[in-house]
Order: sequence, then structure tokens, then C-alpha cells
Amino acid sequence: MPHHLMPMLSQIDLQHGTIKDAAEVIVRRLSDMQGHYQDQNAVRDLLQEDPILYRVYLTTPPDHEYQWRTAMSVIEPGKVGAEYYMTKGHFHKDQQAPEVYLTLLGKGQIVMQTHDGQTETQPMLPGAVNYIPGGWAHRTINTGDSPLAFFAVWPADAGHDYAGVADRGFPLLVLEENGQPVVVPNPHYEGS
Ligand code: S6P
Ligand code: ZN
Repeated sequence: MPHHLMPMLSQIDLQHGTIKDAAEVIVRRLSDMQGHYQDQNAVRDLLQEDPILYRVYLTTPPDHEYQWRTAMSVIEPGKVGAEYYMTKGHFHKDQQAPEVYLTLLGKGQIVMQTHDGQTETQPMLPGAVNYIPGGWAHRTINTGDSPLAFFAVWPADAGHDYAGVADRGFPLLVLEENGQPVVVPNPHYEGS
């Protein structure tokens, strides 16, 4: 007899972007990613309160058998110096593994890069579907003044490579200038 997984239902709270019965919730504070921000004086000041920057609500546990993983990410509004709150960003270990994001709440940018230096940014607004092909690292940035919440779907065996981004950074930064988000080259990007 073939072994069938059971169908699964998750309920997203469309007001907050959260999933109450999430199988796992990842909470990332500034102290989990202080090296990712440019302005180390601002990091030092903010570390006193060590704010939560974002939460990820996963619908399946890490050791599940399902072929897709799905999650809601909710990034709080805020800045570290001129840089908006953002995710760490990662490559998928499997360079063939793509991902789809659907934004439900808020306003932001997704910044993507390949290992050989190609870059791409796209807006994130409610209703936006961002397709991230295999081989593209991806980071999301909340450029608004309310939480940015998006739903993600990716192959469960994709794996996550955080070191590539932590070591080199992203070639592009999203900063606030005169109250507006601007995309600028990262002067500290290791490939530059
Ligand atoms: C997983 C997917 C998202 C992120 C989440 C947090 O492939 O891209 O669920 O995990 O947005 O970002 P990060 O970079 O801390 O994993
Ligand atoms: Zn991903």
C-alpha cells in the first residue's frame, strides 16, 4: 500500500500576517544578524533593547515529509541607521530550487543576487507575486511603516545557505534617504 501524507490546512490571520497554529516560529532579533547592517554605531545603540526584526511562521515542522514548505514572514517596520529592517537573506543549497513569494500586507523590496554578480530588485506590495528562480539569493526589506507580511512556498529539500550572504553581503542596499527608500550599491560588498 502506498503511504499517503495527510492533507493539511493552515489559517493565515490576514490582518497581521501571522499563523496561530504554526508548526514552528522563528524569531530573529538584531543580535542574530548584527553583522548584516552597515551602521555599526546604530547597531550598538539598538542592541540595548535588541528588537525583534521579523518572525517566520512555518506550517510544517523541520523534519516533515511534505515536498513543499510554506511560511509566512512578518518583518516589523524600523531602521538600523538608514537601513530598513530586513531578513538575513540566503541562497538555497540546491541551486535548482526556486521559491515564490506572495505579499499580503505592507510595502517592501526584494533584493536578489546570483553567485556570479547579477542583481535584481522587485517591489513587494499586497498582491505582488515574486518568483525567485534557482540560484538567486534573496533578501526582503520592509520599506513601509507597518509590518511587511508575505507567504512563501519552496521545495522542502532546498536547504538554506546563509554563510554565502553573511560573508559577502548583498551588492545592493536599500536605505532611507529624505524619507524615501533608495537602492544603492553596497560599498562593503566583498565582490566589489
Ligand atoms: C525560505 C524563505 C522564507 C525566509 C524568511 C526569512 O526559503 O525564503 O521563509 O526564510 O523570509 O528570511 P531568512 O533569510 O532569515 O531565512
Ligand atoms: Zn528562500
